[in-house]
Amino acid sequence: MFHLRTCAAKLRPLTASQTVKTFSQNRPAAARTFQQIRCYSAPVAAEPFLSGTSSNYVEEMYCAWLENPKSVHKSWDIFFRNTNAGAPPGTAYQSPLPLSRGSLAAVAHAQSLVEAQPNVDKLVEDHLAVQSLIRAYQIRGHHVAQLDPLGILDADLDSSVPADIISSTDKLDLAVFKERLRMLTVGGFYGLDESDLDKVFHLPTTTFIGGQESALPLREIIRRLEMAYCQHIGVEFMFINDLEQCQWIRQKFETPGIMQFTNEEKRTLLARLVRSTRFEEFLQRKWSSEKRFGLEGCEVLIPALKTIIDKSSENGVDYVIMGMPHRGRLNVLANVIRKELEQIFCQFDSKLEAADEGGDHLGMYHRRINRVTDRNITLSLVANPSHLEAADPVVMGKTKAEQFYCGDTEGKKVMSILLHGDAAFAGQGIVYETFHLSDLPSYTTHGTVHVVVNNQIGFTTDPRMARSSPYPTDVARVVNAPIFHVNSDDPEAVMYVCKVAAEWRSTFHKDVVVDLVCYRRNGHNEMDEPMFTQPLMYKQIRKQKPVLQKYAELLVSQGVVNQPEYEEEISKYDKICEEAFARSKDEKILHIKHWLDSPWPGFFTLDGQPRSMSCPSTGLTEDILTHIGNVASSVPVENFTIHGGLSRILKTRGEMVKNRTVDWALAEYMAFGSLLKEGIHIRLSGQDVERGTFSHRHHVLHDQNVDKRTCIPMNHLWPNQAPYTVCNSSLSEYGVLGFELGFAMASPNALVLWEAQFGDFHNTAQCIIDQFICPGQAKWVRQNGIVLLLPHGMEGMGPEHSSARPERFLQMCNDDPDVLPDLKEANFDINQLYDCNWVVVNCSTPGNFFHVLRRQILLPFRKPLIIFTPKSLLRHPEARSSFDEMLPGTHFQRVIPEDGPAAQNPENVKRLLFCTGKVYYDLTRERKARDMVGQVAITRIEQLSPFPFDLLLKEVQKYPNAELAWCQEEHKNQGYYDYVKPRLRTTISRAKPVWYAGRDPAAAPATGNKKTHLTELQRLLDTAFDLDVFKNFS
Ligand SMILES: Cc1ncc(C[n+]2csc(CCOP(=O)(O)OP(=O)(O)O)c2C)c(N)n1
Ligand SMILES: [Mg+2]
Repeated sequence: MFHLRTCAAKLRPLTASQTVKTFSQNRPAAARTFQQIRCYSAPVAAEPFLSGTSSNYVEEMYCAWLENPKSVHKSWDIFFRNTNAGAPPGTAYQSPLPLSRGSLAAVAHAQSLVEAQPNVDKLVEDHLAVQSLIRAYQIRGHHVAQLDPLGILDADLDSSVPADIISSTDKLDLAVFKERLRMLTVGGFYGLDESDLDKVFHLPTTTFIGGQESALPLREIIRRLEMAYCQHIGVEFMFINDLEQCQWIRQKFETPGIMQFTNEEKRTLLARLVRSTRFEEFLQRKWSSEKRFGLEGCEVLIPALKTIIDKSSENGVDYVIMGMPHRGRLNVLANVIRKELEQIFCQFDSKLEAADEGGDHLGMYHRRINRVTDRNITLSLVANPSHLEAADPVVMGKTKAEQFYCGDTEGKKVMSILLHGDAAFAGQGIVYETFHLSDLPSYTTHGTVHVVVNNQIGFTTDPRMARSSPYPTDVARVVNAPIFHVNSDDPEAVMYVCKVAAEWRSTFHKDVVVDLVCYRRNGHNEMDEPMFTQPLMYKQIRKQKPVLQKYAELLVSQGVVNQPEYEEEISKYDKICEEAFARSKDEKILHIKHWLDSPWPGFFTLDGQPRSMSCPSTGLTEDILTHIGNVASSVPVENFTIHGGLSRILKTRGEMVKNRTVDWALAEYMAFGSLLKEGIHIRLSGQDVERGTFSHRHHVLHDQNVDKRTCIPMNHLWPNQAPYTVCNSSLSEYGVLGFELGFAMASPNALVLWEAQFGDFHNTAQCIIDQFICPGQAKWVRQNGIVLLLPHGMEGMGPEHSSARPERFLQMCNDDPDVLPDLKEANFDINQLYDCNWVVVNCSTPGNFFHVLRRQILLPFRKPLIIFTPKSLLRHPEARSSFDEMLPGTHFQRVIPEDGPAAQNPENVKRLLFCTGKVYYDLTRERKARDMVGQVAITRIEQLSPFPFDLLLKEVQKYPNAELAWCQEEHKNQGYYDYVKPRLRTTISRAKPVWYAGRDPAAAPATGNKKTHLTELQRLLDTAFDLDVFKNFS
């Protein structure tokens, strides 16, 4: 009953003649519908016939009756009147009699004549049966559609045919067909029998098989349902919980004769298939021993993508961003993106010298006229690592950014297409994480079209061993995306579903999946022997006629083209390839820069160099600091009630501003607010970032009295400021970090930050860090300025939340620990930044945090920035900075030298301690307690990488009598020690030892016991300040 009630609440009254269009226009008020259904739903619970699938029929009847009582059979009219009049369960149904409408007396009369109307019972039951049958095809027709071009596998991994539908294949064998029909009839699901096949049945409003007809004979109903659902297209959509969307799909696939193509369209399709097929053949002829992960067996992918793009262009899209794996990548580059063929061919020439580093799985960006729509279109293929599906969120993020920058708030101009392999789509969790971003306000790209190259194999693994779901596409069901399975050997069916997919996206702005069920003609790559592992499948594949040949024969037989025309098309394209091949021989240098997926026009010089090699001061005037501080401590809108606790926080902020100081949160505010003034868009994303995990940020204020009323003071700073986006993300690191990386790709003039809830959680996004962020520029010649904020620090909270694993980031830095760079080089610090693969910092003061955020944008190039951010320091009374440290002329300090008494008399200093981050405050406290301020100097390394050799050398030289020690709170095999020690030794030409004061090596990042934590801390402080402790080792 619950099912009935919820479904009924979603159903809206319709009349049979209403089309989808009128349906969507004529929605009655929801409140009215709900009211009526509630009074109906309770008493019908106990009606014996209201079970399972029949309830759907009853719902429809009820809706029709609500609309117009005359539109249903009288028996239903009586039934619904009785129910609404409160008839007890079991008594509402009465066999019908002619009676005067609305009369309770007539109902009573009818009741007494039940026995006299046996045929009406049968009529109702038969209609119920037909309704259920129609619904069965809609729900399960795809299970019996002929999807596999090889005819040997079942796309849903299940060879059985559902007991409640008849498939076309059954009909191939008359005996089987009769038996199936018998099963369905005699004692079967619906109680129909063969004699019913010629009876005419009224069609419900939830089918379009009738076309203009509102009733059809059962035989024709079944035939049309088979045509719609059991041929080469399997439509999976009935899980979608929106009636309008279901109706839209039903109309697209059920309407008789809807799948029509003009001869012109057929010829275009053939020409595209020629290109796709002959391209692979050309590569095979020229480079038979190269791995190219060819598309053979799914050549239809090229016309499929082109159809999606044509249709989308027709609907207003002018920028398509694509992501794809290995299979058919070259073909897509050549025939969809239209990369010059010679540029592709010279990739195979191993003798070519590379102009730039990098060059694997490159991306591409191309603007051209779409020949079908005559509209400008830009196509971009995002570079991808070999990690399957990792590019999905990156593509989404880039798409979101492009939409954002061109004001495309509904995704009407910019869209994304993602390609997948069947094994990867089912197996990789990032697919699920990406789907979950698809409908979130700050992450939606308003619908992605997913295309699965479902060759029914993953390398050597059979689908039955590779997934537990029926289809590789089931993951898409979580977001109610319709899934169109299609037999790839039927190119017209493929084109049709692609058209529908593109229309779906432009109508509903939601994700949609096209599942190209195909095969892989060769091994995983052209060097692999598939017969080792899939002998029978490959015997069948060897017999399989290529789709181009099949389709050409079809079109010749239909007279759409003739044989010479077809051959002419082939030789035309072969000639194009040959000529490009000849030109590719003239290419002397391989320009990886030609393969950029996101050019940043204007940011670099024409030959791709930074416009300067300096960085201006990152300081700000007092006025600006004060203004931002005042907004940060106020509520800039009227009649807005904030929480009392927050009022206190804002008040404290206000006091800090008066005292010309900042804490961490205010420093961040100042950095963001000032960049917004300079036209830099800022996007901060991650779990709970709006408030901040540690409740320090509060960038979004919530009205305590009005639901969902919020205010973002950061957007009220300046009249023409850039927008500030701060968004709590889904609970995903891999997906969200990938997304933000993609967002940061689109423009150099944005500060895009991703914050981990605790730094250690970044490891579930490791793939994005290892494959994109760390080596991105080296692999793809493309810079990215993403910022990672990773809360880090040993606070006695146990092993789980203490370490953001600095050792891992530092180990992946590309600078050489054993080579001292030329410290006299002009702009040494900037050159170092330019050469590095990423920047790693751990700031000990809010002021320095402010500077490093601003420097990220004021630098003339972009590098990823990893910041280990504090937890307890957010509220530490000493972790404050004065405005003086942030005024014009001030900079980010890569090293903060000792500036206390030790620095006044450096020759008296016995030990120079180097450290980074929060441990500095423990060290200064201990030094003071031990009264050693003159004997021990403490120098903070704020920028760990690139290593500040120049500044540290000065520090060491300043204290000639001091022994050197590195102090960290992290365990010895973790933290910074392994990175810092060899570099410090190189700095001083190995003239002195560099000692270690810190915890012993350990497997876990921290102890789970608070007392042990404190004991360990005291031990490391004892070592740091015991001036004799290293004597025995020298
Ligand atoms: C994350 C990841 N794991 C493993 C691999 C190794 N690998 C490369 S291709 C492949 C099979 C992919 O099968 P499928 O997704 O069906 O694509 P197809 O090659 O069939 O087009 C595997 C396992 C990889 N590239 N990425
Ligand atoms: Mg596959």
